[in-house]
Amino acid sequence: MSSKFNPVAVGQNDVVILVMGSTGTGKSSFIQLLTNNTSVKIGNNLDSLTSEVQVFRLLDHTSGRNIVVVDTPGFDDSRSDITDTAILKKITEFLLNQ
Ligand SMILES: Nc1nc2c(ncn2[C@@H]2O[C@H](COP(=O)(O)OP(=O)(O)O)[C@@H](O)[C@H]2O)c(=O)[nH]1
Ligand SMILES: [Mg+2]
Repeated sequence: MSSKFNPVAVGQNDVVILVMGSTGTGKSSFIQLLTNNTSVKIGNNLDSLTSEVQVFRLLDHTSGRNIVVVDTPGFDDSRSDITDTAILKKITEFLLNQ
């Protein structure tokens, strides 16, 4: 089955943490700090930068389990053509694809 999200990104035993909230509240910054992954895109201000659902993984060395942190487009987006409903739809579609 093809998916616009990486189908191997989330395994059955993975712990999935969904990070949701308004644009500019530090969701991506939090994920970058947690995963130490510099490819996480951080915005400069209240303008939105994350427009797609993105997954970042980290390994919990204690349990040996993969943790999948999901960055999501923020609500109250600065781009007027992107509604909260559209954002919620993107997040829901991602979850249904897992
Ligand atoms: N003062 C302060 N600024 C933060 C904090 N976390 C993120 N920021 C800043 O807020 C802006 C938006 O951050 P970002 O992580 O892209 O937010 P996102 O839209 O929720 O993903 C950036 O300029 C960050 O540097 C924080 O804890 N304190
Ligand atoms: Mg973001």
